[in-house]
Amino acid sequence: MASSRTDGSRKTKAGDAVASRQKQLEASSQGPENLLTTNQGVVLPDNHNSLKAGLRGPSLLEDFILREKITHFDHERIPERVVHARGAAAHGYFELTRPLVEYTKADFLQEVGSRTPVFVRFSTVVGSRGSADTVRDVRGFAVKFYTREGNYDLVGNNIPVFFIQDAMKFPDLVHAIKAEPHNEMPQAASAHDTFWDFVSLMPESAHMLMWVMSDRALPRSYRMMEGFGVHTFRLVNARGVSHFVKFHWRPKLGKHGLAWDEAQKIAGKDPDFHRRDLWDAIERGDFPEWELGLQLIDEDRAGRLGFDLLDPTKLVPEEVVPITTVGRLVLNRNPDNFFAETEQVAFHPGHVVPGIDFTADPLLQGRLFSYTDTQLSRLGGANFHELPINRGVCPFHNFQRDGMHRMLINKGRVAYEPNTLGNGSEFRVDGGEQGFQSYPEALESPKIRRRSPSFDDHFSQATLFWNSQSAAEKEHIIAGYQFELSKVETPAIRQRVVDNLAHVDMRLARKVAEPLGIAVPDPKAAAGRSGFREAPATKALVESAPSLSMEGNGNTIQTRKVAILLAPGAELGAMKVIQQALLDAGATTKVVAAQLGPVSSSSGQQVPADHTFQNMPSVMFDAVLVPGGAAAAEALAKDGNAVHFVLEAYKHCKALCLIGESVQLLRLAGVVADDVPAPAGVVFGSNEPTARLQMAQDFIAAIAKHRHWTRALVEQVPA
Ligand code: HDD
Repeated sequence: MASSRTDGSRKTKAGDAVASRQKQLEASSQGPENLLTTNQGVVLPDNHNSLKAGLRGPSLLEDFILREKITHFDHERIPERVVHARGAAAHGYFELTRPLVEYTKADFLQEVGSRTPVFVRFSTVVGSRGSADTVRDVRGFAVKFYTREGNYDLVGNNIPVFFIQDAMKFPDLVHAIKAEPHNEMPQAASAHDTFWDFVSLMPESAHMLMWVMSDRALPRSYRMMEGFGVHTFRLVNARGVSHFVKFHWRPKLGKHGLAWDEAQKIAGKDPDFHRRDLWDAIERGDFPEWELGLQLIDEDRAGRLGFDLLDPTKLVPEEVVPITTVGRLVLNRNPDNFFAETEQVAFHPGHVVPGIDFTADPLLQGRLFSYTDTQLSRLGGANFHELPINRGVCPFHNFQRDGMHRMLINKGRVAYEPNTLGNGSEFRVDGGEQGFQSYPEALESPKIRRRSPSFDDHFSQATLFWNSQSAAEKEHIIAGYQFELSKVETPAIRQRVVDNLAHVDMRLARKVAEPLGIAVPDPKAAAGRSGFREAPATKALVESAPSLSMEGNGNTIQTRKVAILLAPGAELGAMKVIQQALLDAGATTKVVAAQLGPVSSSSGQQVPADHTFQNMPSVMFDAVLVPGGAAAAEALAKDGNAVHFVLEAYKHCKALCLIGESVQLLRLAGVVADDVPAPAGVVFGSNEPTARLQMAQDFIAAIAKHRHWTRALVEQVPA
């Protein structure tokens, strides 16, 4: 429990902040016990039978043991988050690698090497708590820093812009994108009429829609996605000088996405795909890591960006304002209890510390109200800051009192200030140096309920994003729109979407419209609609920003999962060399076979299978390795599940290494032939010892590329 001391201990250097935070949590933890008691501590005589009037008689109301157990059970659930209900979280630390004294007085951003404990929750936005992880959606990226000056929450997303510009529209946006209210369908999906009805009438959503239709909305892993603070915030130094700041989390493993067909299949095969991936990586000791990067912008530069920094539908390309790396985030401990930690953690963009401040972004301003308010119903009262996961590591003291589930026992008769009966006269409420000082931004304007004209250009940055994508990424965006709109039943809504798209890029709009059987998009139709405020497009400072693309990102195969398909008679020689090279490079391998138990190799060696083709299908892996051996290749070619495994990996553009005779698995689908060069990302080779090392190197290089989106004949392979 946080103490009520005001002894200034927040100033003393914590020896190891991370360890002491863990100790603090342990004080509220409980391991398994052998003895069962009631909540009052009375030892249970029996945990199987209720108290009855006779062996075969009715249960007695008197049975306080049964009543207590059932009552507690009846109240186990709390409301899920109104958005971001589905999530997974982990503990870790933030380490400063560059001092920020020049920019901010925030204590945790002063000293290189200082470590601040953190709790980070990733989430999808739309689905319910039990929905699948791999749906097309934005991902939340919320970081709670337990600093010595109080908790600081950076509550961001994996997409740097937002759908709307003003918090006034947030309930409408969420009502439109969530399952439709009459039948609660579809779950965790934006591909339905109400969402597209709404966004097609809100042209300010154009930029974010481009991101959501791209592979950014289908991350391969939480560990392989970026995070963004989205809004422009302020950093304020000890002299009171302010800089605007944009926050970026950049994953050490690179940023990577899934194929849409794959993401949909994973949603059925393993709805916990991202949660499991995060959990397993931490359990294995592969601690996920991100760099914290800042874009620091002074007032003068802010006025010359060509758009309004207060508009959350805009980003600052790093090609215009470079990103300075200032620290690293490492997640190294899984929660002990999902409910107590991941579910009860309460983030709030309004949890700031001295040296970090807000801007007048109207979306952020609304958020500053919403987050505490929502916890009041979700966590059942005003004392949620006392829950172990939400407690700060520094002392806190004030005269807020009572309320549901109050834990702290405040001593004394004084709960007001000023006072003379307690220690009221000691309090510094004189506006001195101490404490959080709001940046004294000058504000003198008439009250007005209108949008600033500086927010009117909705399309330039959507076009910038489009121009910055590779050819393959553009195809994925087109396919994303096509899929979503094919699920929209009202033709007029589809038409409105493509008319709006004509303002982003005419080719994109035409390509989306074509297979939907709708009219060639008409930009003028969009412009004539109410709610469509056409503004002269601002001149983008860059025509294209390569940093917005995910192509060619990352060059490591660390933590990638490679399936080794085994059948009786497999020749293990080359396979073993390649497997070792993969392990040395940090990948993990699993043997997958028709059934569990040992598989006999060509030399009679017994290799245990970890999984079967059905319980761990290809969508659970990043790459596939198939050993040679005529008998094994023959057996695999006759097994529909094995053939499907290889072809599906091919279709999802994953790296494949087929040794010796196993090449016939791809021949069956007609995607390789003698006179055709090997498709991109597919490595063939013989069992000969001389070929092995080269094969291993080629395979590693192919996996590092993540996906070979331009691979030939993919559409020929059945899904
Ligand atoms: Fe929000 C949760 C991120 C706009 C109101 N939001 C929530 C979470 C994240 C974000 C990551 C989950 C935190 C967790 O893991 O517990 N939200 C954003 C971002 C936004 C944004 C990056 C735009 C830039 N949000 C936004 C607006 C409002 C809200 C405009 C309301 C005016 N958000 C909420 C909320 C939630 C929430 C209703 C639901 C559960 C919670 O807060 O604790 O208050």
